[in-house]
Amino acid sequence: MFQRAQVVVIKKMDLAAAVEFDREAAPRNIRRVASNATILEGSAKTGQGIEGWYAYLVQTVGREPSLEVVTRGLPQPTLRSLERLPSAG
Ligand SMILES: Nc1nc2c(ncn2[C@@H]2O[C@H](COP(=O)(O)OP(=O)(O)OP(=O)(O)O)[C@@H](O)[C@H]2O)c(=O)[nH]1
Ligand SMILES: [Mg+2]
Repeated sequence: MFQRAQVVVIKKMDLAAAVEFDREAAPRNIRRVASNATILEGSAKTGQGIEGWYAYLVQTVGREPSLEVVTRGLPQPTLRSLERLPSAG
């Protein structure tokens, strides 16, 4: 399953420093297992990386996912970063 992954999303990046997440080693280790996977980082809490994840979904699914579904229950910083997307209006 992991070998065939097309995308790996590293989540909760707002906690990276606190848990001493190794930003150099992580992608290297992921590449060992899934050499061609797209690697994305982000945080649902701060909204970091949400645009990239959204763009990946649009590109991969081939159409825009429903924003109503995508944004349901998201915290305010995340919603604010989504407001900057052209399709969010
Ligand atoms: N700090 C932080 N907490 C998060 C983030 N995303 C989800 N959480 C918290 O993680 C807990 C689990 O929430 P889920 O919605 O299941 O999120 P998830 O990404 O599936 O996380 P896990 O289930 O823990 O793997 C909740 O307490 C969320 O508030 C994030 O980006 N940063
Ligand atoms: Mg969960």
